[in-house]
Amino acid sequence: MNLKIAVLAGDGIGPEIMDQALKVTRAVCKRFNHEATFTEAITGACAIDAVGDPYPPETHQVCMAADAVLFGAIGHPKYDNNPNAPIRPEQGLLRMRKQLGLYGNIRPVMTFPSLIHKSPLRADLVEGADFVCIRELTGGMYFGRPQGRSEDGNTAYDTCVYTREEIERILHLAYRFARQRRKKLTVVDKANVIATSRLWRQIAQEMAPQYPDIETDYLFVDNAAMRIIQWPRSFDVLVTENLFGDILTDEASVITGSLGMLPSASIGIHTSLFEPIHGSYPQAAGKNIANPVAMILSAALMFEYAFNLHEEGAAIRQAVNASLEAGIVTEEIAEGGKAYTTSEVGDWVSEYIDS
Ligand code: GGG
Repeated sequence: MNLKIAVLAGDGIGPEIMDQALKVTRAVCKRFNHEATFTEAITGACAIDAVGDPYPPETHQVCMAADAVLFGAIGHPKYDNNPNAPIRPEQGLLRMRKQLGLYGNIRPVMTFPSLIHKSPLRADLVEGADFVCIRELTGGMYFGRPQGRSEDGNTAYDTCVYTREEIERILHLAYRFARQRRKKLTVVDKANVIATSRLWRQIAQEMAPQYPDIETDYLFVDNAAMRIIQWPRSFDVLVTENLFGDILTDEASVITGSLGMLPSASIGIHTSLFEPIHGSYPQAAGKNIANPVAMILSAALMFEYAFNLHEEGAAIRQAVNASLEAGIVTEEIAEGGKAYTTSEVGDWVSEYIDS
């Protein structure tokens, strides 16, 4: 198979972790006899620096021409410390998602046996936790307008908008996922307070009878946040709106032992995109210390979801599992023990696949 992959490393640790995902992708292609063509493009703060636009039209063309997009991370502290910056790297991420029609962000939360003791939660609660959070990605407060400040600068406003079509689309996707798993769907909202959440819940209740084989339940987001760390094993598939999904999955990463462990797949209309859930971790940029596993596991999701190559995806996950069992971990997991560099982890995983 010939795989056309757009490569958007982005900012901060993006280029370092991307190098590891590309090594691993090449190793998989070698082992399973695929050809891969990688086309690089810029996005984020580096694109603002280069051309004044965090998602330039040339980058969009590269993404549209590819079968899949591998994306690293976006963000730079010079923007975080300047709330009035006229252009922000994150605008590139939002435009990329919107223009590529990536409405469904699939975030698998799974535990690796050798990292159970790294979770601050009780091992007996965490062991075997395996659920998927489906985050709606092109609606809600991230995109609702108006958004801004009053003229005197002392009042700020965001707008949360969801249409029936957007909610039905993501719920159908979530039901299809639940059908392939343990057949349980949890709809997460704040329907006791927020109008868009009430529409979510109404539509979910209308749709549930279309999926009689799936057990549907409903949780307010505050309650879901608590249960995710209290009883992570009670979940199978969660579906929620954009902002809630962003927050809940960072919280869920605690279960796995590190934010550097969680990959994601964004699927939708024009192409599909694969990125770690974490950001650009600027404090670690250029130091070769960041955990590349979430990026490497995102490449596994790319083989599965973009190319329907399940054995290839499983080979990556198996290699990551073996690396963790062998103690090949970066410093935030090593916690004073032997820590490996970003590139050593990538080398180990790709050599394991190729051996
Ligand atoms: N790899 C994901 C990334 O760069 N995240 C930075 C960020 O600001 N994300 C916000 C979001 O995912 O909506």
